[in-house]
Amino acid sequence: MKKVITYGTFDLIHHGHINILRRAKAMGDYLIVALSTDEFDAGKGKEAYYSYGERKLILEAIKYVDEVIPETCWEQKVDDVVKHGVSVFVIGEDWKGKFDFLTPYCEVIYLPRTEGISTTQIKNDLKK
Ligand code: C2G
Repeated sequence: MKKVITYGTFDLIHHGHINILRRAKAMGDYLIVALSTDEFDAGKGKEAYYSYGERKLILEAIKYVDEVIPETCWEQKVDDVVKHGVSVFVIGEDWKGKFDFLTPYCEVIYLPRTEGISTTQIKNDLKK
């Protein structure tokens, strides 16, 4: 079984998230999403609208997602890849180059983001 992993906050799920989840899953047979905890988000300077539990529940309902694990720190990726036997790491190209340290352990793929949508934009648009 070819396992794929991706990381993120996935707050206010939108089609940009669905696009990358669909494309990540298509690279293997099993997709793990390492979901940023509320505490880790705070470290990223983010405050998600939905709590970790709510974001996890929503992700688990998406047909491309096979497993959701917590992302609690920046340093867990190598352990995650090794422990879960992951073959492919996928993330948006806004992170291009940032995770090349994983190449000894798995394939590293940066995918184009979906233009015109972001959680921040949704929040700002709703304030108008
Ligand atoms: N994304 C996308 N297109 C968008 C918005 C997001 O492809 N319009 C992708 C991002 O590139 C990322 C994933 O969706 O791969 C999740 O995005 P975020 O929830 O914003 O995650 P981020 O804050 O980038 O967290 O350790 C890595 C971090 O946890 C990544």
